[in-house]
Amino acid sequence: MTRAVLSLGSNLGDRIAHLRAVVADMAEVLVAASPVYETPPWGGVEQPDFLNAVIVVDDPDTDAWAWLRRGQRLEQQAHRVREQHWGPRTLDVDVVAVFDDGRDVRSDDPELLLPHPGTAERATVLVPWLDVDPGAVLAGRGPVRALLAALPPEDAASMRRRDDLPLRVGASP
Ligand code: PH2
Ligand code: MG
Ligand code: MG
Repeated sequence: MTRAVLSLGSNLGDRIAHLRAVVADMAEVLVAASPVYETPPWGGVEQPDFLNAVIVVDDPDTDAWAWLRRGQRLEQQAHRVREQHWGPRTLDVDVVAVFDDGRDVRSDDPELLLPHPGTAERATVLVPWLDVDPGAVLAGRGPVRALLAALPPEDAASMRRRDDLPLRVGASP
């Protein structure tokens, strides 16, 4: 089986609709969906706040490359235009980590770096990942809980949980 941790982000257009479109597309392989957080942009580009969330998906027939392609197809369906590095986007689907029969999948292909680079420094990924998997471990870096504790406290404190915007409509966040 391959299990993937996907980070979702949107800061253009109908942000929650873009995130929910991913969950709808992945419904049959969805294991868990985190709460949605409203997060100030990191990366130095002045832009609107993001909505961020993490989902866990599992499908024996989908390997790391196929998860990447599936995410890219959803980005295209959200009319994502690749313009500015770290700039605003309708939908970003990042493959954070992939596990094959419980083993970490690593990749140093520049198109598919696994685990996803920068994860250890991003509260916008670590906080919702912990929500869905309190025992999560980032390959080569250690427990997600410890990585989050090592970040400046304001990183997590600046994130606002949006329980009014569940990823799965009709489900509790
Ligand atoms: N993604 C970026 C750039 N900056 N900031 C937040 N808060 N959340 C993101 O998902 C994000 C970002 C590029 O992928
Ligand atoms: Mg991306
Ligand atoms: Mg990203």
